[in-house]
Amino acid sequence: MVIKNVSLETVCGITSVLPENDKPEIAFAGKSNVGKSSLINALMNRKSLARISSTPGKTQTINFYNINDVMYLVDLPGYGYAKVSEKEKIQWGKLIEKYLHGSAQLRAVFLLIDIRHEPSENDRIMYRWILDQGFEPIIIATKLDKIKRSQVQKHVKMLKDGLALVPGTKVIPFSSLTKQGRDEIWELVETEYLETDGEE
Ligand SMILES: Nc1nc2c(ncn2[C@@H]2O[C@H](COP(=O)(O)OP(=O)(O)O)[C@@H](O)[C@H]2O)c(=O)[nH]1
Ligand SMILES: [Mg+2]
Repeated sequence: MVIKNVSLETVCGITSVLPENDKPEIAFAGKSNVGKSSLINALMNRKSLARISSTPGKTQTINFYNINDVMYLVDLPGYGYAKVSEKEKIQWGKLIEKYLHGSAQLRAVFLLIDIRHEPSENDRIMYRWILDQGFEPIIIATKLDKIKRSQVQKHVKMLKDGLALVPGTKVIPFSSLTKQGRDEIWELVETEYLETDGEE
């Protein structure tokens, strides 16, 4: 994707009405601090449009980034932050469910998992949830630059086993520092989830 213009178009909180977009949406889910905002910035070629937060768990909003007026990248609120209250967890769940259930334009959900660590129970729940809502999860193994190249296959296997991936679920290692994996993600989005008219 050649990025011509991007903008944060809609911020949706727990009480907001979801936007009725008429363009495809690709969403990004994962634990807070896993690198969602960094990935979205990398995909948009922007340094900090999607805020990279130092206080994970604070943003209980769904952010819609308009890409070239042809599609949206959707930043979902993160989970698994210890200091979040029970009430906030319930609100988080309702917001995510409202979106996964209610969006007419959602085409795919990418689930981000830190390549260094065993997936958590929350990661497994999120993976199943995406599947159960009828979407194809694609796993992005983030922070690839933090492990040695020789360890990548071992860690990818750890993610596959830990999440009990169903056949067909792709795993794409990615680093927002080196941008490794960026082109592969755009390639997948463009070939699988956008009806391109041959313009790009
Ligand atoms: N080394 C490294 N750090 C990363 C990478 N992606 C994100 N980070 C760092 O991880 C922290 C959380 O990133 P952020 O994008 O805000 O995560 P989010 O909470 O999922 O949106 C920040 O300090 C980022 O700089 C990566 O690929 N490599
Ligand atoms: Mg973020």
